[in-house]
Amino acid sequence: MPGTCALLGAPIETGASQRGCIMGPASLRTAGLAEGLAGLGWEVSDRGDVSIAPQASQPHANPALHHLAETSAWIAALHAAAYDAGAACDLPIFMGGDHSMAAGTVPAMARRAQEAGRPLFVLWLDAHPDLHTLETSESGNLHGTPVAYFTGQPGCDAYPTLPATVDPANICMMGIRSVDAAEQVRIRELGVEVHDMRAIDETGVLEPLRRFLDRVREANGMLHVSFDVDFLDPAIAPAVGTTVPGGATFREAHLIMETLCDSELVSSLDLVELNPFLDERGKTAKLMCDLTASLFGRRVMDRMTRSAY
Ligand code: 6HN
Ligand code: MN
Ligand code: MN
Ligand code: MN
Repeated sequence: MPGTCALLGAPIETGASQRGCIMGPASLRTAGLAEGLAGLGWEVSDRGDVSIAPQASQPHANPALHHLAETSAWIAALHAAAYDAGAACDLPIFMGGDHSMAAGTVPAMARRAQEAGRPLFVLWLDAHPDLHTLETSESGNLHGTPVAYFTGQPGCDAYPTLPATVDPANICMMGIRSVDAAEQVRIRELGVEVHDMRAIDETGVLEPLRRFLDRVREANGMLHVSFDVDFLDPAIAPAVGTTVPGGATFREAHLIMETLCDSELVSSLDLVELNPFLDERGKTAKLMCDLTASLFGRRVMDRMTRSAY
């Protein structure tokens, strides 16, 4: 399975409620992300960090919005850099940075999929659905908006024009446990597949994940995984500004990554919302690197047979 992997840093924090995600890419590098993957046989290249020029502020009808101009500029810059990183390797990793960066990376992967004549599927691992438009966001924190944007919802016009959207039917969300009223309505309207923490308590992660992966395979789809640190339980992953109790356990998260590895379907990965300012001696950064290693083939034991995925 090992192939080529490009790392791209997205030190954006203008979408988050508190500062610190700007240090996310550096923390993942310090925790040994590249070295871990190289040790598994991957050829890893680090493309460095994306940056933006200073921006003049941009007014909006929703006065709650924070840092709209900078976040928009980040989305445009990340879209271009993610598209290039995707062309340069088998499996790019976009190191955040707050989750508004997915408004750049996911549309870039959707454009690559479109050019390949394949659909893009998105596995969204998060406590939150991030389905606000710029009009419905109450907090004004733009990391709550990428999914509404990349599925082409009206109310995101202040962001860059989208060359390709993601079909809401191709999105699977897991770990959800904090949903705002406007997001609840949008989930129902769009028919997004959501496995909230109660569903995971009831069925485990494997059954819904395998069903989703079957769909990706049958459609010959590309698969982007967007991994928000707050998907994990705060007890094991404290370094995030939007912790919600009752998140995924260590083994649930590893099992997802191991199963994704076996599927050989993943074509790109976001690691987002890591806030090293809130970390405990690098614990969360190291966990994110270990989980990524599971996705890239690390195994405790050689298996006589591979699982169905
Ligand atoms: N994230 N729904 C809340 C808001 O402020 O709009 C939380 C957003 C969290 C964003 O998970 O990346
Ligand atoms: Mn702010
Ligand atoms: Mn998120
Ligand atoms: Mn979240």
